[in-house]
Amino acid sequence: MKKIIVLLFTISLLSCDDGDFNIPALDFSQQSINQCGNFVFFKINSNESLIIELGTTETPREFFLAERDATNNHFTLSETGTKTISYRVFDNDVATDYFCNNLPPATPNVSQQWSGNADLYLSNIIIDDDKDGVVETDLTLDTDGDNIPNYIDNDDDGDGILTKNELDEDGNPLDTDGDGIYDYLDADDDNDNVLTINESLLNSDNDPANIPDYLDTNTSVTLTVPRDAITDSYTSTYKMTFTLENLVLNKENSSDNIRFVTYNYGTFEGSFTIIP
Ligand SMILES: [Ca+2]
Ligand SMILES: [Ca+2]
Ligand SMILES: [Ca+2]
Ligand SMILES: [Ca+2]
Repeated sequence: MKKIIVLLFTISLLSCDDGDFNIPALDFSQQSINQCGNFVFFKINSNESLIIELGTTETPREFFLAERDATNNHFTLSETGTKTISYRVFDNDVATDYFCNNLPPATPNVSQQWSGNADLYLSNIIIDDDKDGVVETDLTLDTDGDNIPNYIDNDDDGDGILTKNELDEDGNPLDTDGDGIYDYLDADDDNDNVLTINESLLNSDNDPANIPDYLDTNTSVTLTVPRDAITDSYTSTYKMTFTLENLVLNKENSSDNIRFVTYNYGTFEGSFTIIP
């Protein structure tokens, strides 16, 4: 009788160890986050994928450019519903189009399906920049008074010349008329009393240096029709970090599960062009 008890105990230890070998490491640390639609996020590592679906009614711009704080940074993920987390193992390598098509390809086949629960926390870093080549530290300064502050205004002085085109070839500001006001902030670049926006971009007097009228004191012809103002646009860049807490994934038709107190899913980066 004693022998039988020892034997049973040994078998039970062995089967427990076997089970641990079947638990995936869930290592996607080297993989980047992909995204489709509104809003499926997935990471692929050969034949494995870790998928987060967040059904929301927001547009991508609303979702990705949201300032995330305690009121809107938390999503509860569950096995069913519109906000889910799942881990899938396929019988072959899987590609992004598997997740991005309305009708997934017939292959590869899912060989393991794990679904579960987690608290998803999002944090977001958003940087707005007109990328005009000028470093603007005063975020309230609005030189031309068009209600678009200089750091996101690609024509800071509203003279119809892009700021990036009012710098020299090394990106340093020019001051054509030497009045101490850089061209990109000067509404009359050549100080001939005709506003730059009312002067031609052409070289009307055909001077050999090919100086356009708005930079040439020798020409002060006012256009009968002012040049069109520039349609402003700037870039909003976001870096959204996904942190999962209390992650539990349960294997379909099995008692196996994967647990993490904290799981760093990664950071998703992108940008939008904004026309204010
Ligand atoms: Ca402005
Ligand atoms: Ca300008
Ligand atoms: Ca000037
Ligand atoms: Ca002028």
